[in-house]
Amino acid sequence: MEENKFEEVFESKLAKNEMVEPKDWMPENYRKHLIRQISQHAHSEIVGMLPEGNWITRAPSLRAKVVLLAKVQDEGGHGLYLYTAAETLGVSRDELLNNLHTGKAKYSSIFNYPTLTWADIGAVGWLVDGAAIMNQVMLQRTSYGPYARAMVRICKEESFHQRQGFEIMTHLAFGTADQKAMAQDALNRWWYPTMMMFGPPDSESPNSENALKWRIKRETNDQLRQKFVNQTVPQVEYLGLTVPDKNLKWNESKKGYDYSEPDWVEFKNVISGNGPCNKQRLLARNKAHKEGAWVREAAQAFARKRKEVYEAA
Ligand code: BYC
Repeated sequence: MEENKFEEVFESKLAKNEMVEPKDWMPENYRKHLIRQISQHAHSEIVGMLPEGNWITRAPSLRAKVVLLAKVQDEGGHGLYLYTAAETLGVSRDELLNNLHTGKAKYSSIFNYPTLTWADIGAVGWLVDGAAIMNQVMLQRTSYGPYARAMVRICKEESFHQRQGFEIMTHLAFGTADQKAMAQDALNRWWYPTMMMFGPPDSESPNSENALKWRIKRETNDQLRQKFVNQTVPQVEYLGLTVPDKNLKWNESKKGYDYSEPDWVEFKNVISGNGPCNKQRLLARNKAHKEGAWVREAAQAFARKRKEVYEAA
């Protein structure tokens, strides 16, 4: 088949809402766009383990510790599904990890903020995982099959994570005055960074045009941010807390809240490596990768032995 025939088949798949699969022909820029997004998503999952992992030893009860441990392990699993999905596009995991470790690839801006108190663990689960679900629900219908299927499972687990965070916030917000103040302080610090997770405003989002054309993204950064605000404000009210935004106001004509934009200068700084924890996160990832080399070697040796046994049988 000639190149333009292949392109016609690809376009008609998208038009019919069918999935593109690894062996299908795809435009080179579509492949590159997916590798960029899926790998950055995978990096976000494993870097996201760091701020939460920081609290496993200090969780206030055995139950809280077990639940947090399970959540952090889930994030590691999400990273694995996503790296595997990216590998189906013909890129190696070593190359992807190297891009993370050298600071060449991005990961979500949110994980460059510190988790200072136990309430931050509540705010991360509630707000950060809440924002992640808002974004990932649309990605269950993204046009690339392996990415869409990974998202289905990830979304189920993220729902549990969001409940875990909201439960912590509920205990604190309905607890003593000090606990409530701690919950409010966490909300104050995490609100705007969470809003940044959806990416820059649509007018400054260079990747959106292709992402929407190729049905990688189904909704824009601003549409998802608006949905997140609309969904989260009633939860803040239920907790008896206050959104740290004086301009927040219900707008009947758009059936949604008007809100203040996050500080986009701060966002640019954070994604260029100058956020509060960027250096710390990269150091921790590099250290873990180096110290985990023996585990990867052992897993490969085990796989080789199993293959030999299988082939000899
Ligand atoms: N942080 O043209 P745009 C989780 C970059 S993990 C950093 O709008 P796009 C969790 C963007 O990459 C959740 N960088 O881009 C884990 C681009 O730069 P490059 C992670 C950002 O791709 C553990 C430039 O800015 N979720 O939930 O159309 C524990 C211009 O942006 C950010 C995903 O990764 C950001 N926030 O839209 C708990 C979802 N925003 O690459 C929780 C998958 C933008 O051209 N990704 N940039 O150098 C997406 O849906 C999209 O990639 C985004 C950005 C909406 C994030």
